[in-house]
Amino acid sequence: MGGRAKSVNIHKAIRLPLRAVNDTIGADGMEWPRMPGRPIIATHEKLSFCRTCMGHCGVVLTVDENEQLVDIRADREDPQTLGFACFKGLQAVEAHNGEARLLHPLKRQADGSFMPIPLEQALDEIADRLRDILSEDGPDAIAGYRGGGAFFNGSAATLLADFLGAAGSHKLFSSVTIDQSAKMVAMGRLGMWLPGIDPFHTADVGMLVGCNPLVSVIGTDLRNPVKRLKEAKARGMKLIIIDPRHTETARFADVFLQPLPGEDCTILAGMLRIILERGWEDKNFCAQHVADLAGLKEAVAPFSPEYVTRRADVSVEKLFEATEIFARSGRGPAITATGPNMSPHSNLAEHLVGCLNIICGRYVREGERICNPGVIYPRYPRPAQVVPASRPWENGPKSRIGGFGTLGGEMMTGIMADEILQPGPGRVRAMISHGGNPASSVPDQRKVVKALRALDLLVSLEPYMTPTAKLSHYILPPKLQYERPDLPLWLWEMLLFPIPFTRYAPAAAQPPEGSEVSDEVYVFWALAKRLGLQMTITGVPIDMETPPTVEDSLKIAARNAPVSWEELKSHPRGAVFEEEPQYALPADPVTAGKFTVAPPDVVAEIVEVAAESVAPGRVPSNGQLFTHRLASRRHRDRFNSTGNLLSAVKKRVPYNVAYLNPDDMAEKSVAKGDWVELTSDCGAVRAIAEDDATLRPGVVSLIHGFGNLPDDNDYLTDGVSTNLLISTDRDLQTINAMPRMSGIPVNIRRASGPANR
Ligand SMILES: Nc1nc2c(c(=O)[nH]1)N[C@H]1C(S)=C(S)[C@@H](COP(=O)(O)OP(=O)(O)OC[C@H]3O[C@@H](n4cnc5c(=O)[nH]c(N)nc54)[C@H](O)[C@@H]3O)O[C@H]1N2
Ligand SMILES: Nc1nc2c(c(=O)[nH]1)N[C@H]1C(S)=C(S)[C@@H](COP(=O)(O)OP(=O)(O)OC[C@H]3O[C@@H](n4cnc5c(=O)[nH]c(N)nc54)[C@H](O)[C@@H]3O)O[C@H]1N2
Ligand code: SF4
Ligand SMILES: [Mo]
Repeated sequence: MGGRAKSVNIHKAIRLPLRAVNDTIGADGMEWPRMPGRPIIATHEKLSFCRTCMGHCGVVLTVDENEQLVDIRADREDPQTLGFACFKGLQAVEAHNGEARLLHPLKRQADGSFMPIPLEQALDEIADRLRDILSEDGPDAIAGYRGGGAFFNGSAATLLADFLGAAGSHKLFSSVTIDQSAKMVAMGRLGMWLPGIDPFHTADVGMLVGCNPLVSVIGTDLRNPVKRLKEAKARGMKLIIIDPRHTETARFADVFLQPLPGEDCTILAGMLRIILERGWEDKNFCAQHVADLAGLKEAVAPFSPEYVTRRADVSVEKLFEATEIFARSGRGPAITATGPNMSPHSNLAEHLVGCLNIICGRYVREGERICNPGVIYPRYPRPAQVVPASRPWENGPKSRIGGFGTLGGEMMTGIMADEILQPGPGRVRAMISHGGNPASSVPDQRKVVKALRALDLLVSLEPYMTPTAKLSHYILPPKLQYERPDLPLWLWEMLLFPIPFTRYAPAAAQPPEGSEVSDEVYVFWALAKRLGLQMTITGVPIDMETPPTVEDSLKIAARNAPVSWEELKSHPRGAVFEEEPQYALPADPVTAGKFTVAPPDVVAEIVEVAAESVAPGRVPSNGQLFTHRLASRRHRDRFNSTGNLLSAVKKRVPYNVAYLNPDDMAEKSVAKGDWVELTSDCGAVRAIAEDDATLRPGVVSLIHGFGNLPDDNDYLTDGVSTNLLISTDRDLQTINAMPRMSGIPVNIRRASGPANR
């Protein structure tokens, strides 16, 4: 491979008026609108992209004469994100230079306070403790937790896995298994279609189940989701939304189903039944590629429209309408996000969505173009065939807790606390938290905090004093996004970007003067070196004499790119590398497999769901009955717990309110601003109520990522963690130990005061 990207080379652009260089043609042949923009002033203004979330919005940064970041604005000429940027991303100046940022490595003292410690000394001490633990208890006593702050860093996304791999430990945990790992489970049981699912940006119809891209930016087209959704609607795309809330995205829906949370399996099974009964499935596709369609038809038979209506509380007419529009409007995918992935039976819900896409043939066919074959991630041939279900969790290491296997080389975060707390060989004694905040983000907060406190060593690579940082023995603050060169989230680029786009951003600013913040690749290399380990980065051995730079790590990530590193770096606004388009190849009859839509464990779970005695207003859990269900949801102006300590964020969203439907509030005699107490089968939290007519009755919605350590929590300044309401002693999904993080049965009552202890 080789050659140049199709986009116009604009590597001298920062010195030119923008209008002269904005000629990019997108992969879909569309010419992006030219927008008026100010010329960029070469020395002080720099182009970059925001990595606060996966939107990767193009931004223009201003730095002062000391190379300190002083301003940020949306790049109105960005050919991908078309001038979009949000409140969260625009807080970068405070994030980099504000008071909340930690500027030196810190060591926790006996009294719980922190003292600065030089980086090399901290690394010596950490390595000494790791060495002792390794020699006493072996590599599996050392664990790692990788969070968003690591994943959103192109040079560092794999380092924790690389380091633990070098040490021989299997104990890698991450936010993935408390997010949407049900997608991996579903693929492992259904099989995988190599050319991928129908893309959203050319779809005739799209169905979004528990996914709100106009807030979360993921799911549809993350490059300016509002504009892209409007474009899709303008070209006639039909949109179906299934969500307990009339979301920002639902405003664009042709059909909107507003069920109780936790009932996606019921609805999806009902839709499958209607399609199979009426013969609306893609019969050719099924005949060629599905092994056990009859088994699925039989399994979903109990889910009559009347049954679905009763349980999920949606109307029969709407259920039919949504099903007919999805099945009979042409091509296009059903997409899910955290809604179904966090609710009860999440693995089954993902499986059933997969079944909808399969029986309706919503996959890229032979001869069709692969819209994003990958740029950084290695390309591979994509024949139009199924790789049969491989159930990877059945092979490989198993946890001593519950016998859970691994997914994508990771252990299950739902059992991470027990891996630390339960005595016996293999107990985790040391943990490195890389860009994560497990004390806040992992369900069963009290148990998780107890576990983190029980560690002999907790090290956080973390820029702020988060709840997790407070529990750490050492905090090693890193350089932040605009201080390092970077690439977009390449690990998932083919899923996230609808076109083969990537973009190198050079470091634009210097860390605050006098600080000692590190390159994460240096930290892992330096620890490996002290422990006498040979570090590799994504399998590539690195020189253990000379420390690698961030740029070295990026180059390793990009080693399979279709263009040279220099070429890749030469496009200040990135480029679409589509010179060698990829098409779905003909299937190989020898290796082609079939989808398995009705394997025995899935059928058994469908039977289990059908036997449940759940009804609106009567939700059983752990031997008790509850009236409401708590639904997860994200806030437009916050990103999980990231940035919680920034003053602008705190001012705008100081705490997480309990959103309730006005009718529910009236029934409970609760007014806006009153305190309410939410009680689940394992805990209680108090929050201030707010009326939300977009939310259906029977549901309360509370945003996660808030709250301090449980015994040190002040609601009015911290909010409160929804993870206090979630148990990891029960209700874990099979295979991925996914806790029940949405559709949580709760009771609600008006409360007198703020106690959140
Ligand atoms: N109850 C409940 N729990 C949930 C969820 C839910 O909806 N409900 N959602 C789940 C989901 S989907 C996810 S993804 C997880 C998120 O879980 P985590 O990733 O553990 O949580 P974050 O709050 O995103 O933590 C990211 C951390 O990275 C730090 N950081 C920011 N920039 C950098 C950087 O450049 N380098 C480094 N090293 N660190 C940086 C931030 O300060 C922050 O502390 O939470 C999960 N937990
Ligand atoms: N602004 C912002 N953007 C973010 C984040 C953030 O914190 N803030 N977090 C990022 C992360 S880590 C992730 S994983 C993504 C998540 O991306 P999304 O999953 O799109 O995030 P949400 O906006 O929470 O949308 C989930 C929707 O599911 C609905 N829901 C809840 N329970 C159920 C259910 O049982 N069934 C159905 N059908 N729907 C249900 C909720 O009402 C909500 O509208 O967002 C990412 N983007
Ligand atoms: S949507 Fe906001 S946070 Fe996400 S990349 Fe764009 S500016 Fe950054
Ligand atoms: Mo997530």
